[in-house]
Amino acid sequence: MPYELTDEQVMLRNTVRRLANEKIAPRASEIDRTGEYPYDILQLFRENDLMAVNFPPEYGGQGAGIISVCIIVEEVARVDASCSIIPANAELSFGPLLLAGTEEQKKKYLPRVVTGEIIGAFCLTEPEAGSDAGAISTRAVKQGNEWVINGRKCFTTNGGIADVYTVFARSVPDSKGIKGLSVFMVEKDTPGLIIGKRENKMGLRGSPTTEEFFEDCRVPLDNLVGNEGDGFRLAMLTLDRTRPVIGAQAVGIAQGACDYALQYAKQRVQFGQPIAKFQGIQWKLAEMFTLTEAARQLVYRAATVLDRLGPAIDRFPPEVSMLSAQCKLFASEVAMRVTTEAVQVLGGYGYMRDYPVERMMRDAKVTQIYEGTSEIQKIVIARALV
Ligand code: COS
Repeated sequence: MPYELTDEQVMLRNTVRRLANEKIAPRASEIDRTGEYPYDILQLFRENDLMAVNFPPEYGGQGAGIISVCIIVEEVARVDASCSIIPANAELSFGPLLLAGTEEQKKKYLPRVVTGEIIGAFCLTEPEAGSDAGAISTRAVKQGNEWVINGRKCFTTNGGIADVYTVFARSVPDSKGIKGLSVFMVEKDTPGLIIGKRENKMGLRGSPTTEEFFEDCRVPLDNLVGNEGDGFRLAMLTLDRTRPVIGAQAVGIAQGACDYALQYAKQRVQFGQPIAKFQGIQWKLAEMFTLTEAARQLVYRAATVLDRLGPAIDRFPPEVSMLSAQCKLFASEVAMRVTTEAVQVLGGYGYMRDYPVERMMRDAKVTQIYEGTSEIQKIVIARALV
């Protein structure tokens, strides 16, 4: 199934590209240096209705497809990967709610996510449950008309700034592994939700990542999303839908590095001519642009297939989960390789913080890790194959 952008999608891309160039690019280096959350850029996304473009129209969204989320995220990541998390996150954090929430739950949260009034955080990972997401030990126990949550989460994107936390916890007593996990919505001021340390990361420094402690954290019974025991499936289904968005982020980072390396190579003179005239540099650039375009094709193809199927599904066919994993695997590997090459094209200048390519290289690394490492993507792909 090929993909081709519609006129509307091209317009969206052009609009976001302009905003990214004019408003976000000039802030990128400072955001990376200070690590401060860019509330001004959050406001920019709010004002331009870019926070959750794929949410259904009945909740205020545009139902514009995962492909539109990919377009936005790619264009922003081209100039600043940290900021691209802002429009990327709604599909992940509110994914389980979109897939399995009651009408009442959806009405309560989704319209405010669309306007950007609230933002979310997806709390799956724990110190002992990363790639092995089924090993979650955070517990939720039913007491009267409440769930009481105890445990610890880590590496949570948007931790400390989110208004709502989507928490995976073991609610079925004596259950082990993937069975017995459930999803709960926990609002930020709920007593017993304690935000832990903010991580000091290699890249994506403008996007906060924290740990959370749940100490007798009580939420109403109504805050359970979907059925008890459905948590693992909802996590997997959500990740199937969001991995192309991370792929798009990786493509954006790679494209940003390609563009910068190209314009640098045209200007940088060594041995009496611009280095772009040397075949050694030309071959690097040719490979960088080709890999990036190949990654883009895979990402937008996966998004197109997912959009055709929509969210109202129990489980995607294995070949669709595979495609989602393939695009994330390939795009993130490409982002790492291309950004590393961009640093090489710039030579000593590439290694300096005064130039953006070293930031791009640091930012690219996490795309091989979060929402499932490259090795996990290979497991998903191999299982679909055999
Ligand atoms: N969609 C819906 N349900 C799924 C699913 C999917 N894509 N994949 C698995 N499931 C459900 C099914 O119920 C499945 O049972 P059946 O195969 O009998 O139907 C069940 O989960 C168990 O699946 P599996 O045996 O594949 O589970 P594993 O424990 O072996 O884990 C991996 C599979 C490794 C793929 C999974 O744990 C994973 O994706 N880990 C990475 C998590 C991650 O991305 N973490 C990053 C944090 S988010 S920032």
